[in-house]
Amino acid sequence: MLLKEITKKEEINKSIEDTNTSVDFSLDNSDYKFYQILSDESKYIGYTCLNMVDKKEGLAEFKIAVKNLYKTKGYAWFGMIETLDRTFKDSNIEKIYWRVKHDNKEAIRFFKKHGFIEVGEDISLDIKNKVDNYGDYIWFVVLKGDDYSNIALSKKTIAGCKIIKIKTIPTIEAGELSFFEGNHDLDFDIKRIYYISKVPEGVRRGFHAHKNLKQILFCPYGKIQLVLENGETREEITLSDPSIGVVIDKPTWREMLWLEKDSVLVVGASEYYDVDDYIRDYDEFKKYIGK
Ligand code: T46
Repeated sequence: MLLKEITKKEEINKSIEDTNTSVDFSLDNSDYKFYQILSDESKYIGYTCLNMVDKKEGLAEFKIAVKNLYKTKGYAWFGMIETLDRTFKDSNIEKIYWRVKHDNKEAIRFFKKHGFIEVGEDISLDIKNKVDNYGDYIWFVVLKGDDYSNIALSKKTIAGCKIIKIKTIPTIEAGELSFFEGNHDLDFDIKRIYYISKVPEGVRRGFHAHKNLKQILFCPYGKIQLVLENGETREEITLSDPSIGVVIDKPTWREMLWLEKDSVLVVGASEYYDVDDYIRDYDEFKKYIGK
């Protein structure tokens, strides 16, 4: 994938027309940066735009549009992160915000899925002063220095276990390929892989902890709720994205609830099966972790 800066007005207009979206900003009057998102084969995927609203205050507005054909393939995410990275690196912009109409469920889902949250009161004032019809939109913002490429994960540990983004390569119209390597992407090597399938909806499994075993769990298909408990908290996460994994590397009580029939849970484990590593009694688990 490639992000290519465009400066010729005709090319910009053509790009916008190509995505078949309505764009409500004036190209003539704004100091903007305009990029095309291109595939590896140089196919035009969509555009991103930085509208330099206020260089003095270091504030800019971000826009993105991707052709329908190329949605949900990772291009929008690539284009967005690359644009934000370049802007923070090459300009004095400190805050980048963007807006989504309240009824644009698809876009709202996209941004929330990637961990962006709506702007808080402090930032909304800055934006309110710059734009009309503030209330017609949901607003998002990132600040220079934010770990935005990992924002969904940066705040995410669950009951002391890491939530990781599994490397994932989208292929045009042919799905995605995700992978991780023992000792490289994980702090342990994988000696055993097992998977749990054909579980009816609503069924719970687990109800145990491990003493020494380290594992990565992910759900390549379907929807499974994982409930984890350490000495401090009991928290849950719904696994439904094949590129998200949870690493359990300390004694943690676990329960898994099948939210959808035919969901599959895959586990990469650091050790061979050892019945003596299991703690299947909850009180014993509490005692084991000193609670
Ligand atoms: C875990 C969660 C996420 C084996 O013989 N070899 C194996 O490698 C495994 C994992 C299990 N088994 C036997 C032991 C039991 O007789 O398979 C049977 C079912 O295992 P269990 O009731 O422990 O399954 P879950 O779903 O409750 O728990 C499993 C893993 O056992 C556990 O380590 O962390 O998944």
